Amino acid sequence: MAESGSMTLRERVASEEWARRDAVVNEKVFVTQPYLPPLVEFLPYLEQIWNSKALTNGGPFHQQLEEALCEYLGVRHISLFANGTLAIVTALQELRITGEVITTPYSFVATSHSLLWNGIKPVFVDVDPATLNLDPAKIEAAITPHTTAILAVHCYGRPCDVKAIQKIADTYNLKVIYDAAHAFGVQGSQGSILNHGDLSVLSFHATKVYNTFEGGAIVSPDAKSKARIDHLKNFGYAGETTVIAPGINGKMCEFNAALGVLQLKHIEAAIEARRHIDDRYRERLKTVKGIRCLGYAGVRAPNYAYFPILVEPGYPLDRDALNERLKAHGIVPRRYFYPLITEFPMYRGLPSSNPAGLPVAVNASRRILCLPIYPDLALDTVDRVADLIASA
Ligand code: T4K
Repeated sequence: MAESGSMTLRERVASEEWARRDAVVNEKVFVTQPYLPPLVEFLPYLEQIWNSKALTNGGPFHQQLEEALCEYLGVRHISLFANGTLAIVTALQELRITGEVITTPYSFVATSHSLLWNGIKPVFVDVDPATLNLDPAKIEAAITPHTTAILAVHCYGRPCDVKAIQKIADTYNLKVIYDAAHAFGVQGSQGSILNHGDLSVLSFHATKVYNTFEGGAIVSPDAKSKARIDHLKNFGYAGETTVIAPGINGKMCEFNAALGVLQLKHIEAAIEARRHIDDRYRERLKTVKGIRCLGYAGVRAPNYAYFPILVEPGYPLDRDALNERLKAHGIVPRRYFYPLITEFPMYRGLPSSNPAGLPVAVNASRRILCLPIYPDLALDTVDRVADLIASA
């Protein structure tokens, strides 16, 4: 291995690692910061890629990560993707969804953009006030003869009411796709939340609980679906000279897959660190009038991906004023999800985007603030954020 002065590359990387961590202490506090393993641990993986020259198209790390994720997540089949958005677009293709799809306005735009990229019309339905997930009680009224599927989101990693959604889907013969971008590793009352619906989609973006820089995956229940998804993400190739569908290039490369294998070794510790932060916020904010912390009803194992609070009328400031107050003190929370998807120009004109039909989502998007939470966040900083909120 190359050397610089008297230090080996590995030693230099290790000392840079500490310098990086020191620098972070003096910076602004953002809503999240990606978890990164010590760089020195990643070097052998890079050496392996450099030696083998297997860079992409289903190399050894790709294979290894799919197997490791199936085991860790408790799912049967997984197909890795370059990012979560391509995975949702492909999941819709795999299930041959057309016409209208019922979905939530309270999510990141990637959810409904994936419908538009498939020429599908989104039909927005309001959310449940307790979970901010699609409200099953409002779905049936939105079903038309053109409805083919429900695209629901486990928002902030809180599980949707999967039983009620499946009942409706069975009654009306609809497919169900879960956008589980926030729900890595979440266990509901009956095990992994990823084992519901026809397909579930994960994101491994830098801002997520488990990251591969960029990345994503589709969880499928059977080998046949996985095989078709694997063809779709590789231009539709099903052999050297056979193309079975107009597929796309959605593949995860070996760099991301190798990082994923290493990240998985640290994931339990990362989630545990998040749990301490979540506990601390809850403890410190429970007596602050007008601040509601979203709970974890029915979640056996949360992943603490976000720490959303709702700024209610009893609080002396409105949400935007609290956001500004925190920013003035170097804390940068985020208003996920404001504006609602239905407020963006490409959706505004749809009948289901009328705010009169979405009172719960509109209200939540005006009150929500996601506070900083990530494994390296010091509890002292959590106390500082809580003090700033309590003393407004
Ligand atoms: N479905 C749902 C429900 C989703 O939430 C998302 C993505 C998707 C689907 C699509 O999955 P992907 O195709 O992305 O895999 C972020 C993310 O870009 C996006 O992945 C995520 N949801 C969404 C909720 O949040 P921004 O625009 O808020 O990210 P950004 O760049 O402002 O980052 C937030 C903070 O994180 C920064 O202030 C600092 C920190 N950060 C971020 C990055 C990217 C870092 O410290 N390092 C980094 O590299 O969208």
